Amino acid sequence: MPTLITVAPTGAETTKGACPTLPTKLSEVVETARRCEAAGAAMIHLHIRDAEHRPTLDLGRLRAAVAAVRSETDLIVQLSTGGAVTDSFEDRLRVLDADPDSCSLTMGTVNFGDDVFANPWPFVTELYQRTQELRIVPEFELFDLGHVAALHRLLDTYGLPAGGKVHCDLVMGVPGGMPGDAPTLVAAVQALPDVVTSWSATGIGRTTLPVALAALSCGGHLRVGMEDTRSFARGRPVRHNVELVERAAQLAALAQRPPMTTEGARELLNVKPG
Ligand code: KMH
Ligand code: ZN
Repeated sequence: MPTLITVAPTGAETTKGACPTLPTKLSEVVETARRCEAAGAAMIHLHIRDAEHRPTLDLGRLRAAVAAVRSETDLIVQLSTGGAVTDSFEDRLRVLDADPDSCSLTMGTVNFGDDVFANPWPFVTELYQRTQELRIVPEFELFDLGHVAALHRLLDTYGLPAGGKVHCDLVMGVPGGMPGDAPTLVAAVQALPDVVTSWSATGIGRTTLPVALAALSCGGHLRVGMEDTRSFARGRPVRHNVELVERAAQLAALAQRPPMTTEGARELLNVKPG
């Protein structure tokens, strides 16, 4: 099975001041998308920024980003509905109106460093039902083992997502969530519902490599990017997201599971060309 590589290039929590190489302008996002696709990425997880580089869920900007990435690449465009820890539920629900191919959907609340990433059950269920109505393919974000239990409950109660495939992403190593190590990854994967058709994993900060290696050895896919880590190695900052995608592609090739094409990824997730 080839490896789906998702790039999460920007995120919402790192400032441009703290990380000047973070792609925050639309032109930088598109340049990043093109280079990462060429390096082996098949999906992009997008957060966008305003003219001052601050995170925003402005619908016009979201639509422009979806259109620009679609016109320049064949990447599956996944918009974040997590936004920033400060975003309202209303704004996060409205993200779906930008008509992405896919969206992230976090399965519960989690402490997020000194902040709280709030995802109460009524919000999760409303967001999920909207994805079903609008035929947008969700990626279930699992920050903790409790989120796996919530995924069982969601699917048992509301049925399968748009397209019928169930794709999850284990987000590991967030201070407040599950640790980014192999035993925890194995425990989470073993607890996934039987209807899950694919899963990826990403390790925050220094857990990036252990999580990627564990995911590959367990048959999972990879998410990488500057949303999740700004350090390529000890004392060596990431210069461009493409470095992380290239490294993921090398690891995947070593594991005899080379990067999946965008066509293959669309089949895996049952996402139609945008
Ligand atoms: N910015 C984090 C609080 C997602 O994109 O869905 C949430 C996040 C998850 O990044
Ligand atoms: Zn995100």
